[in-house]
Amino acid sequence: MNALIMVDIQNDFLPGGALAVPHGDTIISIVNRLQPFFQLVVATQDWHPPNHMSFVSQHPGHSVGDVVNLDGLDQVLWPTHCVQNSHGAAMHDQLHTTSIAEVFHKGTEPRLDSYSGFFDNGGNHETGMGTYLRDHRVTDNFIVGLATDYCVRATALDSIRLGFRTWLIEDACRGVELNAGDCEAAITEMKQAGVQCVTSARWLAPN
Ligand code: VGL
Ligand code: ZN
Repeated sequence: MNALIMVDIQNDFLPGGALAVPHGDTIISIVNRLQPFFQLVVATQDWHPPNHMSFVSQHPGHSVGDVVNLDGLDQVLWPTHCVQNSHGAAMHDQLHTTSIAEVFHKGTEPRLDSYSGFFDNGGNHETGMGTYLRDHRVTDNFIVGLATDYCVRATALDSIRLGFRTWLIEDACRGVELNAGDCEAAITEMKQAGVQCVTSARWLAPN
């Protein structure tokens, strides 16, 4: 059983959004056309309270991209993004959502961030996605979305850790690239962990 996991394809991560991923919008039509090829489609949504401690606004004197220590974990500081129920947190208008079987929220705890769609950054609390996929007899997770170097990376690595065969559909992902080379490093790390990289051409005819 194959699942398509759509990671954080939300307004705030798209051009014009608070934490825009460069060229993030170019993946949407690819993701829409991929959906019918999968037996199960799920999505994650970054879903922060307004005072989330990953927001630079909660750390006077700091700038976006600074790393602080938060309860023993390294935390990158971001602009305010994906606040629960805001327009920025909504899935992008053009993303087809009718085939989404379940949405998993993450980053809901004010002091704890969650890049992975499976666990928080401390690795202690599950979102329920792992159990859900296992209950639906999923063996293979195909991962698309934003951002390659943060939430896609963390979701793919946890997927491997949980024992799923894991695939990254490379041209259906884009990264933040806070530092040059971050995306390439993330892809190398995913491959080393056992993630298999493919492109949408495996399913789709060229445009
Ligand atoms: C993400 C930074 C902060 C992501 C979420 O979806 O990759 N990145 N929150
Ligand atoms: Zn976030």
